[in-house]
Amino acid sequence: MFFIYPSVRRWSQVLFLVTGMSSLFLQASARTELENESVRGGSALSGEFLVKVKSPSILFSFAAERSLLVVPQPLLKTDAGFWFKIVDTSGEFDAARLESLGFDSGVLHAEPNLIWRAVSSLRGGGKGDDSDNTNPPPENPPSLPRRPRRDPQNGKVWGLAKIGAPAAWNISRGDVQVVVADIDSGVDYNHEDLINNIWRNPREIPNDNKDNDGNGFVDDVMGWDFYNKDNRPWDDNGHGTHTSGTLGATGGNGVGVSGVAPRVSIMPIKFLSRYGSGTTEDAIRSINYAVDAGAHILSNSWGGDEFSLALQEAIAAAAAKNVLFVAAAGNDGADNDTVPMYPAAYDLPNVVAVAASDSNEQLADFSNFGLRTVHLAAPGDVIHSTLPLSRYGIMSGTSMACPAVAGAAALLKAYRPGLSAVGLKELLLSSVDRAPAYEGKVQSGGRLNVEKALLQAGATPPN
Ligand SMILES: [Ca+2]
Ligand SMILES: [Ca+2]
Ligand SMILES: [Ca+2]
Repeated sequence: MFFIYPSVRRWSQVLFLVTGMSSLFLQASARTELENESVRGGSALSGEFLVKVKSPSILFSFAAERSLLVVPQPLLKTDAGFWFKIVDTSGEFDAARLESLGFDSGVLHAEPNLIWRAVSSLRGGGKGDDSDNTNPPPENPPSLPRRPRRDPQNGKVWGLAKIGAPAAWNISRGDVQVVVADIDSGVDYNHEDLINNIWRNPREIPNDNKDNDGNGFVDDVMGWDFYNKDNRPWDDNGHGTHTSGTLGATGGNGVGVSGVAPRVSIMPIKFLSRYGSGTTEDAIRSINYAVDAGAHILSNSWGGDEFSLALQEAIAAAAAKNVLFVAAAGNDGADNDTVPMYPAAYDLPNVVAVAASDSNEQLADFSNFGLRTVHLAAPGDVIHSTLPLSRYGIMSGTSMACPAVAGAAALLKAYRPGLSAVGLKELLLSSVDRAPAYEGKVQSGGRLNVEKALLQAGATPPN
């Protein structure tokens, strides 16, 4: 077998050069496709495929003999093989043909590089805003008041009282040791009400142009922007800043609102464009980054209606690392049991799928549901939260419900650090407020109650 290695190395070097030369062109065309407001979740980038192979060398040889480019860094490594992205500039291949070549190509499975979308709100967001596209450097957080001071806009956030958050905060106000990655359109990390809860990479020295922690990302002091491929995951859409505020706007600082978790570390991960769309490839790289960087919980307010095996395997890999994956159920008013929206509908032990409720204790009319595939409801209609440039405003969607559950999970994890991802999910589901609107619609039959979840966590030894 040893004689294979020199040729593999040679091929991979050639491919690396080819990929390098073509990457500008490829990036430009992919961006054109993603910066189209009408693009639908479930469509795919033309000519881009994710393939699962047992042996990279067979794929590299196969690709080199055709006009196929392989991105040399694997997307994912699992027990069963490697995932790579390949690009076909000739237009000769589709996923079915790649897969049908089987042994010749070394491809066990092939799928298009799908497009996913922010589960966009009905008001604001999802449109992009040029005035926000300033991508500023991170600032230093101001010091917090020594005694907690009232968050003046909490009265506008109807969901907090509904889910028992103020009572929950008498039990736990959270902890910056608990890390929640907000995988979205980025975050205004300098927002007056978020800056104190933004995760900082303790092993990375800023601005020295070196990858100090050796994770493959240079100067990633506060997450990563997988869309623009840089270390400033700035939010040029608005969606990610809004979800971050619901999850963990700084509580008790006398400013703005409070997240469900008043104290938490929010890891900003951007993979959605300013129009709210991103690819499977970047979603997987986002998940891998967050898991490797030590996130305990991932908040995912995005989806699409096509199945991706690669994404499923990435989330399963997060489960193996004991990471909870909270996902928005989707805004089509549809039954996810029959018309699944992913990633919410993946049947994995660490996935919590969240429907949206309104202030009248009804399922919001836009919310997806599913007795088998959607787990609980949380406030998601007319939600007041943070927006870029230290502003505040209202959005609606299961996108807004998802981070409320992620924030509740963060409070539980802060209170009982020994809780596993599955343990967190069990507590969230068993402590809901049941109501007729949710019976038969979501698995738990109820809506998030974070106070009851904490009380139960106190009564049960951590597993
Ligand atoms: Ca790094
Ligand atoms: Ca550095
Ligand atoms: Ca605040």
